[in-house]
Amino acid sequence: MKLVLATSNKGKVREIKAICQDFEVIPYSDLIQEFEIIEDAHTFKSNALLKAHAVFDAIGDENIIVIADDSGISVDVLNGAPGIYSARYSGKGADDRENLNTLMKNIKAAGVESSPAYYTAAIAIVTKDVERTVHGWMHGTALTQARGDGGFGYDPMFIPLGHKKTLGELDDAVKRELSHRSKALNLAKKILKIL
Ligand code: ITT
Repeated sequence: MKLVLATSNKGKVREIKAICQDFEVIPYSDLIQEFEIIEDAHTFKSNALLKAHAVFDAIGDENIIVIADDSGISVDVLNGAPGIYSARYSGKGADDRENLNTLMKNIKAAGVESSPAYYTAAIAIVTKDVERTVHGWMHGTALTQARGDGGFGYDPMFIPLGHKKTLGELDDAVKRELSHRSKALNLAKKILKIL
């Protein structure tokens, strides 16, 4: 079964391919020119649906299955920020490194060196007849120092529960086992099998 990914994020593409090895996974940019999708909904779920529908409509092939991922990190000491705003925490067009530095700086400014935090992933599945969403979460600790260069995004400052190293330092296999994305995708796979 071919899955078209409605994402421009290479880190997500790499992880989704590794988790969905039973499927043929292709980023939508292999089929059409990438375009900007305005993510102006107020939940991970609605933003994931918005991206999946935008790509489904743009491709215009009724036989495809589109998967979108909307995700982010929520930090307790920052009252859940950046949450759905994780991709633009340092402003529109900010890159991963700028967002990471802003988050570490803001945790420090709150007067702590670390805080409980969690990642959320909403995965949307859109076909001609079906629209479904599933979620996954990964809890842990957000630090004010980045360690390691594995993963992507906020991973160098995040220690998953039960570990001592950051996702930047841990092997990819650890993240694949317990991430928000893998938990959501494992639910998504159950839906895909009965489509
Ligand atoms: P698409 O919308 O094209 O999928 P995006 O990067 O804009 O790509 P989101 O809007 O879902 O994706 O924003 C997610 C943000 O949260 C982004 O800054 C990521 O770096 C970060 N993020 C999400 N999952 C992550 C993970 O597993 N590890 C580290 N950072 C993550």
